[in-house]
Amino acid sequence: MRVKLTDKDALIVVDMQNDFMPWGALPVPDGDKIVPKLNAYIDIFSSRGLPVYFTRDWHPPDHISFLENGGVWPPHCVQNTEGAKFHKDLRIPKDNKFIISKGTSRDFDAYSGFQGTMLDSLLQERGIRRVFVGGVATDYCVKNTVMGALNLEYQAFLLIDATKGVDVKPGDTERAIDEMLSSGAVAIEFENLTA
Ligand code: VGL
Ligand code: ZN
Repeated sequence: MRVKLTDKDALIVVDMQNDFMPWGALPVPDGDKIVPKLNAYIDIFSSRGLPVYFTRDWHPPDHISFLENGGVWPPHCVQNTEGAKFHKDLRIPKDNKFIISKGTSRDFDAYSGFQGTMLDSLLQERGIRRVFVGGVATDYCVKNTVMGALNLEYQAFLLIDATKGVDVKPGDTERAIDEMLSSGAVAIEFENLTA
């Protein structure tokens, strides 16, 4: 399959933060291994002048999703901590307007980059119709971002070579991929992109 990039395309890099890396508080196995591939996607989109959005989990210290507050996750991605910073090798443009923070209020969690953020309006402003989504975790924030995009009637491509899941239950990542694809997302790898 060949996919030709157009000016209606955007890249969304989901939650490539220290706490989701193998050394972090909520580790995604091999989460760091996809950085070079994501950088390749970032380069190709940037070189064509196409926008690249970076979502980040950006929780207050007393966030509802944390175990101590009745949630299911160890504390992670607390605002302004080392764990909430992006992987140091990820090629983030200096311009902050492409960073999308989510899960920022104490009483709400957000797995989707569209939930409680400006992402949809930013994409609409630029006339984006197709989104290419990679990052972590395949079975949580990537899945919910892809499903959110489909619900908002974007075409969604899952970057199958640039996403990793947590697999809290074995098979979660595979099931998440099946769910995205059966909902209309298309799985691609870097080699599928053409000039
Ligand atoms: C995520 C669990 C909790 C994710 C965020 O980025 O997939 N997972 N918060
Ligand atoms: Zn979170």
